[in-house]
Amino acid sequence: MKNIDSKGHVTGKSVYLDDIPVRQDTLFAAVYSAPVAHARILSLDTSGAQNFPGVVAVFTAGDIPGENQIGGTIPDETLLAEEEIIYQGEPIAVVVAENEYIAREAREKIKLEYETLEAITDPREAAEKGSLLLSPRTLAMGDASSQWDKCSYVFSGSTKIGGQEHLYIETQGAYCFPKENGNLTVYSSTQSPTAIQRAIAKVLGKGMHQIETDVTRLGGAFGGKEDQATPWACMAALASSSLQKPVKLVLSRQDDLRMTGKRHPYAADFKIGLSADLKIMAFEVTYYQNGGAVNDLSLAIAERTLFHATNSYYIPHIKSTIYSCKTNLPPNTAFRGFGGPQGMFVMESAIAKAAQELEIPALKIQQKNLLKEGDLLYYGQKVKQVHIRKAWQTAFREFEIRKKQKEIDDFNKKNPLIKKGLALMPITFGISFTATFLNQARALVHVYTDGSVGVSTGAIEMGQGVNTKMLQVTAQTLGITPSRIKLESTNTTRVANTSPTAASSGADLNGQALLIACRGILQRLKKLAGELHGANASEIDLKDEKIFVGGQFTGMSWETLISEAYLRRMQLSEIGHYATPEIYFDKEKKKGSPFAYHVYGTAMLVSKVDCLRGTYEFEEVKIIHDFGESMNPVIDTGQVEGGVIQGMGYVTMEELAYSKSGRLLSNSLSTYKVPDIYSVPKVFVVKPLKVSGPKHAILKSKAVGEPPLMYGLGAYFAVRNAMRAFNPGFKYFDSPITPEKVLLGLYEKVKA
Ligand code: QUE
Ligand code: MOS
Repeated sequence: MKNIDSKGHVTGKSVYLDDIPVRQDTLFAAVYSAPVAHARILSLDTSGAQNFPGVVAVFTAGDIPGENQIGGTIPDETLLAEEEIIYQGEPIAVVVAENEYIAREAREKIKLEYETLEAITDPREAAEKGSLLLSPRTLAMGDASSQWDKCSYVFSGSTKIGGQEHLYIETQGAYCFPKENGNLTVYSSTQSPTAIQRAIAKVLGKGMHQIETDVTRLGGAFGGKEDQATPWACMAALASSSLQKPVKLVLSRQDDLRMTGKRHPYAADFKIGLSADLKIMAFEVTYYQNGGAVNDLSLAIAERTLFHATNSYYIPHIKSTIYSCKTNLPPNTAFRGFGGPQGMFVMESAIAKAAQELEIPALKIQQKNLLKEGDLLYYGQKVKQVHIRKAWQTAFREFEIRKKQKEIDDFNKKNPLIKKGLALMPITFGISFTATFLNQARALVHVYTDGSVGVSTGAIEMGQGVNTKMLQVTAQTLGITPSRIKLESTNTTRVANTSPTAASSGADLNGQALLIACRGILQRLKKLAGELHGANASEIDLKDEKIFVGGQFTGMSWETLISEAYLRRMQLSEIGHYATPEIYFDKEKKKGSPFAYHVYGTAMLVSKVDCLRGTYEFEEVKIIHDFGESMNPVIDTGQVEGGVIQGMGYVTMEELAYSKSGRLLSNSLSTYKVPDIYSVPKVFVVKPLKVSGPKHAILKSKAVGEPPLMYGLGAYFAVRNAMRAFNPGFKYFDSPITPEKVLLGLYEKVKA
C-alpha cells in the first residue's frame, strides 16, 4: 500500500493551512514580541501600530476576555505578557491588519519601555540559583553509592548536549472563523486539536463545545506542534472573536525560529562503575535540563529522560536525578524522542569514556550489558519479547562488524590525514505516553448507503503516513477496497478529547480504536448476512467486497449487503474507544510498567574525517530495526531513514547559538545548518529484524516514529572514534560535534 498522500504531495495538490482558500473579509495578524530575554515592563504604547494605515486592531493582555493562561500541563504560561518579560520572542501584542505585510510593518511602531533584568540561559547556573520548574526528581534501583568500592573500574565525567530546531517545513499558524452564537472554527497546524480547543475556550471564557478545531494535515511537526501550536491559534481566535472576522496568523520562518522552543539542551554529570569482566555494576547520573521560561512539556520530557537513562542495558544499581531548570529562553518543548535521546546520549558517553580509559572498543562494554528477557528496568517494568540481543547479533553478523573494524584499522594505519571511525548504537525505546491517562483514543466510522466509508480518528497526519495506516486498518477489517474509504480531517466535533498525536503512538492508539469501530459494524453486518443466507454470523466472511459463507462466495456484494442493512434500518456508524490495557505508573513509589512495549534495534555507523579540515562524512549507516510485523514497510522504512538523519544532524551539524543575554543567534537557515541530501550516508541500509509483533501494537506493527532518531546519536561516537585515531587522548564529550569542534579536538594538546 502506497502512502495515500504521495501523489498529492508531489503534484502540489495536498492542502495545508496556507492552502485553505481565504475568505474575502479575512484579516491578518502579526505578533509583537519581547526584544529582550528578561525585563520588567514599565509601559506599553501600541498607538503607533493602532494608527498605522491598514491596521484594524491591536490586542494586548488587557483585551483577553477569559484567562490570560495557556499552560498545557500547569498554568504557568500567559498568552500575552503582562508585567514581566521572561524570554526573547515572548508574545506581547497582536497586530491585526488588512494584510500580513501591513501587520508586520505596523508592529515595529509599538513602543515598549522596560527595565532589563539579569537573564539566565545556562541550566547549571539556573540550578545553582534555585531557578527550577520543579524540585529535582530521582529514580533509583539498588544502591549505586555502596557499589563503587566493589567495582574494578570507576569513571566519572560531564557532558553537554545541545538543543535542536524542529524545522518543520510548514511554520506555525492558524486560521480562525467566527460562527453564529459566539462559536468559532479554527484551522490550525497542530498535533493537539483538543489542546487548541481547550486553550481557546479558556482564553475567551467560552465552553469547549463552542470551539471546533479542524486539521487536514501538517507540513511536519516533530513534536514542535504538540504544545506550541496553541498560542497562535489562541491569538487568531482572540482577534476573530472580538472583530467577528476571519483572522489568519501564520509565522514567518524568522518569527518561528525566534519565538518557539526547541529540543531541550542538557548538561549532565555521570559516574559509571564496571566489574573486571566489563559488566556495568553501577551508574549515577544527574541531568540539568534547560527548560526555558515556562514548563510547557519539560516535566514530562524529564520523566522520559529518566526512563531512558540506561538505554539498552541492564544495570543493577542506578540512581538518576533530573533538575528541570527555568531559564530565560523560549520554552523548550517536545521533539521526536521526548527526552529519550538526551538520556541515552549520556549513557553512551559514559560507556565511551570508560572504553577510552580502558583502551578497548566501546562495543565490548555495550555488548556485555545488553538487556535480556525478563530483566527488570530500573523503573519497575520487566522487559518482555526483548529483541535487543537479537538485533545486536544480527547486525554483527550481517554487517560483518569485525571485518569492518579491521578494514578501518588498516585504513587508518595507511592514511595519516584521513581517519575513519565505527560506532554501534543499540536502542531500546518505550512506547506509550508516560502519563497513563493519555493512552486513549477514539475513532468514528460511517458506512454510507452506497457502501463507501468515511473514517475520522484523533490522529493527525503530519507526513508520517498515519492516514494510510488508518485506511489499511479499515480496508482489511471490512474487506473492502481502499478507494471506497475516505480519511476525514481530524476534527474535535467528530472525535472529542483527543490526545496529541505524539509519543510514536498515533497509529497504535487511533488504529486500535478504529479496529474496534470497524469490528462493531462488521459484527452487525455478519449477523445480517447470516440471516440472509441461512447461516450463523460466525460462518460469514467479508473479503474483496464479497460475502462468503463457510468460504463459499454467496453471490452477494458488499454494496448489496450495505443497502440491505440500510433498508432494515441498521446502525451503519460506530465509535470505537481504546485505552491501552495493563500499563500504569505509581508516582509515589516511582515504580510501574508505563510502556505497552519497547522498540529495539542496532545501527552501525562509519564516519570518515578529514583531519586537515575537520570536515567529515558518513560512509555507511546500516541498521537492523525491530518493526514488529510492519503493516507498511515503505512508510515504516521511510520513518527510520528520516529519523536517523534527523538524529545524525542533532549530534553533528545542528548547533543552536544564544547570546549571553538570551537572543537566538542561529536565527536563520544560513546560521543553523540542517542535514541535506549530501549529508545522507553513501551506503544506507535499513533491514527488518525477523520477529513477531506485540499484541498492543496495531496489527502487530510496532510504533516507528521516534525510536530510529536515536540511531543517529551513533554519528557522534563514530566521528569521535575517527578523531581518536588521529589524536588518541582528546577528551571532548560535548554534542554537537561540529566541524569546528572536530578541528579543535584533532589538534587539542594531550596532557601527559
Ligand atoms: C502531558 C503528559 C505527556 C505528554 C503531553 C502532556 C506525557 C508524554 C508525552 C509525550 C511522550 C513522547 C512524545 C511526545 C509526548 O506527552 O506524559 O511528543 O514524543 O509522555 O500534555 O504527561
Ligand atoms: Mo512527540 S516529540 O510529538 O511524539
